[in-house]
Amino acid sequence: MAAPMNSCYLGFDFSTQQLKVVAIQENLDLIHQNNVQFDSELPEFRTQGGVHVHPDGLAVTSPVLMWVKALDLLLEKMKVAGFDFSSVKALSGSGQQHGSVYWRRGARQALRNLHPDKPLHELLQDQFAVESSPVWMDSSTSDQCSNLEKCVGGAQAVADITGSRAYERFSGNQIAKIHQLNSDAYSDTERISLVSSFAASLFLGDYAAVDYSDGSGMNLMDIFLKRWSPTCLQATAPGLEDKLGAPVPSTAVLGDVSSYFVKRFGFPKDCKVVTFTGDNPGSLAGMRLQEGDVAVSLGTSDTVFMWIKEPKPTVEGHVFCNPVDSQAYMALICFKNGSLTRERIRNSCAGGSWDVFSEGLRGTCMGNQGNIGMYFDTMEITPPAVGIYKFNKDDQRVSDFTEQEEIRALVEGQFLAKRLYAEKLGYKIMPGTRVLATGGASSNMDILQVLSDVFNAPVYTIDLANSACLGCAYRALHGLVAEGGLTFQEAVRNAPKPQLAVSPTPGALKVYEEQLRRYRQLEEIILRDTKQ
Ligand code: XUL
Repeated sequence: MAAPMNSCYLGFDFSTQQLKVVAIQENLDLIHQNNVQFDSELPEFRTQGGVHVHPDGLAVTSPVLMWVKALDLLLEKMKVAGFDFSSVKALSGSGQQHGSVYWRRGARQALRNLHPDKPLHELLQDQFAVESSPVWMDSSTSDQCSNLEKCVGGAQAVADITGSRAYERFSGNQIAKIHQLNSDAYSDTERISLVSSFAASLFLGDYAAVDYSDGSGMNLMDIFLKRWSPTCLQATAPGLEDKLGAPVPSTAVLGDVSSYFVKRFGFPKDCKVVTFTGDNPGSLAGMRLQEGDVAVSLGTSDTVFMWIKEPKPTVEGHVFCNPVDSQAYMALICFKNGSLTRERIRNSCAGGSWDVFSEGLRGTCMGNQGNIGMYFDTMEITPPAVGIYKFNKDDQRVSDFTEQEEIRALVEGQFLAKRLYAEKLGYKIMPGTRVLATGGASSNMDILQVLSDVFNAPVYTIDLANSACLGCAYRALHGLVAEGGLTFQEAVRNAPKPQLAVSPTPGALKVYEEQLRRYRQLEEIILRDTKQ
């Protein structure tokens, strides 16, 4: 039976700096969006950019209760805005990838008995064995990564099983560190969730399973067999399989929303909770990525991802299970120095104004007269390097650019790195290639023009700068019909199509092939020097 027109679907995104939600109707029209900014709206947690960077500069965590309180606040804001919770048929969501949450023994009981008179953060304040959750920006687990690669037979062997070599931010290595340095907390942990499955657990009123796609970012799951790898589990921590629960397909319906939400906000009793996933998989769904497209997401982290059928994991980049098609995969490359670095250069070279930043791009020409910059404010993930490197047209290291040159050097450098690593993963720009852009910076046409020129391909955007929550609202809708065999593409065929934003400037191909060649060589030199 067709659902009435006023039924709606919610998609949440628990990202690094904020919690967002969108609501779509049965016809996929967007009817509500809202958000909670962690730093400004929950100042009591004293985060900067949603995180705490520890004194060693390597460990990065977020208070798990902040995420819980953000959900309390978001739902209150929706209520005040007159949102009708009784029309929600299903909800799903995403979370920043790799972050891990440690539920204390007895937390399942607490989740099952949430009293509707109280906010969640009061009810759950004592239910976490680790209060500061490690997040994706963390790079403090080199020892654990070396150990995993040693136990499994090398970096490529870990990639062959889990889709990625051992990465410091990947949850398994974070879990190993907690087990080693905080063994009491580890023993006191009943269940370990990812940020995504933790958020789903709040709605479900019970522990929610990890989905295949986000589970691929842990260095623990066999992405081909879609179950935890015994070798990786054993190399990580004892008794881990029980603490993780079995992973499930990303389209699975987990159950009905907890009675807490029915009584407190008026959700229907049979409102379904569809498995939550990672923010990048959520974006893949929101952008309705097709084979051959390359997606570039410009957020706190910048990511590049592609839809792939026959994955061949390597020691660069990641392969994840695909969130909307269980037969397919997605390749992903993550760059840590994304929007925070763009904001820093905007502040230092453009007086804090995006308009002036854009003028800087328009006032300089393609190729930046041979100047090349690499801006790794914090330890980068791709490539593993830190520091600011500026080169003139003769490949000589220089200490200064003009303000306008600096702006262009940053943006070109960021996009050259994206093209370089996408090509290393086997991606080829062909006639018909589309670059799909999303994330905060995708609303800036001058930044997109540079993207289009560097990739020598047209850039498309979708209306909403934040595609992860939209993708999860689509996934909520698809989750209800997936078991009947309807594909994701069929379920969302009427969604707005990505719109052409900019096309490459004539002559871009030649300029950037040369810049790319130089960028690759200069990067190799930096990496060689870093290792010495
Ligand atoms: C992906 C990654 C980041 C986070 C940001 O591997 O680490 O993109 O998902 O939220």
